[in-house]
Amino acid sequence: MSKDNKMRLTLPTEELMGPGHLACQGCGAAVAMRLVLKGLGPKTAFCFPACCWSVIDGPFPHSALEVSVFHCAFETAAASASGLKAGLEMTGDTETTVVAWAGDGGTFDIGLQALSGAAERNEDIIYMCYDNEAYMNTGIQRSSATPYGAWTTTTPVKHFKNRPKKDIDAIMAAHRIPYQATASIAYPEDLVKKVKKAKTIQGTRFFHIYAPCPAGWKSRPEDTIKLSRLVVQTGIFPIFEMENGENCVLNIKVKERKPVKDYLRLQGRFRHLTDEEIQHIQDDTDAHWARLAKTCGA
Ligand SMILES: Cc1ncc(C[n+]2csc(CCOP(=O)(O)OP(=O)(O)O)c2C)c(N)n1
Ligand code: SF4
Ligand SMILES: [Mg+2]
Repeated sequence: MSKDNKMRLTLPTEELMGPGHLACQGCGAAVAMRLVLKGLGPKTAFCFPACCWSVIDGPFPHSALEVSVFHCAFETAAASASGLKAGLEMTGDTETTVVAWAGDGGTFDIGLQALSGAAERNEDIIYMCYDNEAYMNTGIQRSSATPYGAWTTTTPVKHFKNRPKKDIDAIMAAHRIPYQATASIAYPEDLVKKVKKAKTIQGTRFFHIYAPCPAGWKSRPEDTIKLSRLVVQTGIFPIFEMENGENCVLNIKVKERKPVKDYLRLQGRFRHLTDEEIQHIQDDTDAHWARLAKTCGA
């Protein structure tokens, strides 16, 4: 075998997440955590607000994670992480990376005020939002991260969500924080590399991680990685990083974008959409991509 044909393991082999967790089959948020920990390492302390991950980790005194976890109130992830970081520093611990790990409901909606405050103060924390596009833990209610067209239990088929997804990345860019990035579990090397990079930066760092949810999206568990790849290849969820709200770099280049239909048809939550409604999503994605191409040189 020539040297170039050899398979090389590019991800750290260390596992800080055990197999005995409580996530559903094919849970994107579980895969996201496993990968993120490979970048963060053992000197990490999490703040989990109410979300699927408060359950996935396991009931006290059990935990699927080999790092510290502080379970906090739903709206307080960023404030709790800020306090935890300050407290650790007072004990002389300047090495532990403090991470707020929250769902989209806890980030785009209910925890937005605390997140904005922490970002404006430039607290020395990493804030990670795993985005499964609804309030899943309480039974699939719509959030402001739910995309146009989606069925949820509060946006039934006859009244599907008719507003676009909130642009949380633009909101965070407006805070001009030292570092922010989007990521998908279909591109693990990119995710782990960016987590490692973020660890070396001081101040508020923000990650927006796409996390398919088979239970809420009515998708097949075995399609989770396929969906995580398609969402990038269609241009619906571009993968980029930014510093100080500018210098946008597109990390995953997409030469020819796939039609959004390929992505939508794998999910029961979009099954009711007409051709016109799918075209609306395509047009919206094209417009978003064109805007991004200007700022990030797509
Ligand atoms: C103040 C408050 N309101 C509501 C709840 C109920 N609650 C717990 S988890 C959750 C859903 C969280 O959604 P998200 O942040 O998207 O995380 P996911 O469950 O999707 O992982 C809700 C509404 C709560 N625990 N506290
Ligand atoms: S409901 Fe969705 S996000 Fe929650 S554990 Fe199951 S697959 Fe994961
Ligand atoms: Mg959610």
